Amino acid sequence: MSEELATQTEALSLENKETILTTKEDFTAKHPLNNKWTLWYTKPQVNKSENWHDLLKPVITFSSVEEFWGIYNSIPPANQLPMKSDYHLFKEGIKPEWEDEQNAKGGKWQYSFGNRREINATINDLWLRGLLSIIGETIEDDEDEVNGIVLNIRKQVIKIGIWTKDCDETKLKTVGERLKKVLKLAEEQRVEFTSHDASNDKNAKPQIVL
Ligand code: MGP
Repeated sequence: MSEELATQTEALSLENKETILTTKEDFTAKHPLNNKWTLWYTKPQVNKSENWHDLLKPVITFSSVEEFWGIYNSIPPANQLPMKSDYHLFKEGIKPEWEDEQNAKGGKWQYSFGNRREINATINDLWLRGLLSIIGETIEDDEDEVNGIVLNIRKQVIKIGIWTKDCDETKLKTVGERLKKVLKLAEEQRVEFTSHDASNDKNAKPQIVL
């Protein structure tokens, strides 16, 4: 063993009072996120009298990396959610609804995974990658364009969408390009941006396709 390696090993020794392993505070410290985030859940409709707003409920708000993992490890993974349910993770204070004034002028970048059997095996990883890109804010630079991320579980498809504040094409392209990477999409797999204005119109065409 080299002298240098021997010194390093000694420093890690449990018998050494000065070892890094005795500073318990390092292990219990909370690492704050840049923003506070709220997880929302939309439960499947069981009777026709329940409207969109009745089905959507906030679950919990968190502000540190450690709280995120605690919550993530306690909730059902994406591939165990029931049909017609959604997860939404939005900045605190923004409701995951078109009507919220912070969403009203924006839209969503979305990808629809079509092969249900195939996607069931990979969706947990892809959704986690999406969540981390949102709370770590790596999905954009300093534009502050992104309000949240949504997962829709449907019979034929699973969709992941990033909701934005505006529809400014130059700012949005970065987000769309990064979403493709986060979701591990191939070049020919297209993400589509649609404004919330157009979301109610089933025939509306996406404004940007990447
Ligand atoms: P959806 O779940 O976003 O789309 O909206 P999807 O998956 O194409 O629809 P599905 O029919 O396959 O489930 C479905 C419906 O929920 C919309 O047509 C609206 O009636 C309602 N809805 C969805 N969102 C995101 C909103 C919203 O933000 N506000 C209101 N008022 N209704 C919404």
